[in-house]
Parts: sequence; C-alpha cells; structure tokens
Amino acid sequence: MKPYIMIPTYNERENIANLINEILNLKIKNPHIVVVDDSSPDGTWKIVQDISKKQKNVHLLLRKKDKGRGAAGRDGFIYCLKHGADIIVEMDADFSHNPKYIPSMIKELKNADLVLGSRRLKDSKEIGRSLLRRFVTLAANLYITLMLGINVKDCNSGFRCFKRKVLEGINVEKLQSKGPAIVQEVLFKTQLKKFKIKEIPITFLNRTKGKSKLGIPQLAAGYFMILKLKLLYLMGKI
Ligand SMILES: Nc1nc2c(ncn2[C@@H]2O[C@H](COP(=O)(O)OP(=O)(O)O)[C@@H](O)[C@H]2O)c(=O)[nH]1
Ligand SMILES: [Mg+2]
Repeated sequence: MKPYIMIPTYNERENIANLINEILNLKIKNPHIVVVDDSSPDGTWKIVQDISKKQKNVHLLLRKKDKGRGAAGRDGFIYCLKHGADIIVEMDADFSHNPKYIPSMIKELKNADLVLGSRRLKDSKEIGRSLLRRFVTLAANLYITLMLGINVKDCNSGFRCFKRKVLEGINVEKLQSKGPAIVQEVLFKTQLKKFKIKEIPITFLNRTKGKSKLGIPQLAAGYFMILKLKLLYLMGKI
C-alpha cells in the first residue's frame, strides 16, 4: 500500500504543522503527505519545507504560477500518480476534515472506488458554521445536483479518498476548474466513468484558525464553472 494524503494550502501557517503531525500519528502503513502550496505569503510552504527535510515522507509541491484551489488540486493529483500512489486522500488543511477518519476511508475502499466524507448523512454533524454559510452550501448542493445530476448527498465535500484508477480514469491533467469547483468537476467525471462512490458520515468542524478563502467572487466563479461543465457535457466534450 502506498497512500498519499494531498493537502492544498494557502495561508495555513497556524494549521499545517499540527495537521501533518496528526496524520503521521495515525495507524496507516507507509503514508506520504504532499502539501500543495501556492507560495502562501504567510510562509506555510517554509514550514512544510522544514518538516520535509527531517521527514522523508512529507513532500512540498511549491507552485508559483496558475494559482488557485483547482489548479493546485490538479497538480497535487498529478504528483501523487507520478510518485506511484495507489490510494490518494484529498483534504483541507484547516481541521474541518478530521484526519481520524482517514483509516476508515481507506478501509472502505474495499467497497467503493471513491469514499467521501459526507456532512449530509443521518450520522453526520456540522459544527461551528453560521446559518448563512450552511445555507450557501445547501443551495450550492441543490444547484449542482440539479445541473449535473450527481448522485451524492454532499457534492461539496473536499474530503475524499480515491483509488488510483479513478484519477487515472478521469484524466486529471485535463481538469479545467481553476478554483474550488474542481471538487464537483472531479465528482462529476468520476460518476460519468461509472466508478462506485460511497459516502461515509463525518463530523465537520468549522475552522478555528486561519481564514476561509471562499468569498463571493470564488462562489460566483464556481457557479459559472458548473454551468460550463454542463454545457461541455451536452456538447459531448466530457
Ligand atoms: N494551493 C492552494 N490552496 C488553496 C487555495 N485556496 C484555498 N486553498 C486550500 O484549500 C482548502 C479549502 O479552502 P478553505 O479556505 O478552507 O475553503 P472552505 O473550506 O470552503 O472555507 C484549504 O486547505 C485551503 O488552504 C489556493 O488558491 N491555492
Ligand atoms: Mg475549509
């Protein structure tokens, strides 16, 4: 087994060292961590660089151009495939996605090709998010489900565990979203390729350190990207 945990970061100085530590303390065989940082002005990349000098299974992918959550995720996936990962976990750096779920997500790959940490199952919980933010997520979820017909309850979850063949099958080099809509693009393409997707309940905790990068411009661009994906699909281009 060669699992890679891929974490995109932008200004996560207060979270990243603790998160890496927690992941390394999990009971996972042969874990690798790759942090994909877009030259964060707060020096997140420097912290990761220092850790990677001592921990050979911690890697920094420092990006200088084409910045954004989407392009970072794409490059992170390419990196994992290139280095021989057979399992790829994608998660946020802000502790919204508790690393304690990673071992059970990996185990669940026995029954699915993609396992997704979901906020919308009976045993799921969401803690610390404002009513407005929850409404925004719910509305986005409804829009995405209607537009793309994704058969998943939580289309916005960026906490996911993939078998290698899924990322190979959806052709990650061709991912188009520059921003956070990459989460839905990957899910849409995974469903189109008929890979088996399984949701497991998680307790999602709003970040307590650092700031969210999802503002109104990113949200609007995300809605537009979903529309673009739908049109590309209708034109037979994906
Ligand atoms: N490399 C990179 N990572 C990003 C970028 N924007 C957000 N992220 C990371 O993507 C993850 C999700 O972003 P976050 O701000 O928590 O969004 P939210 O959970 O929707 O509020 C976090 O780990 C961020 O640090 C970006 O432009 N580049
Ligand atoms: Mg977050």
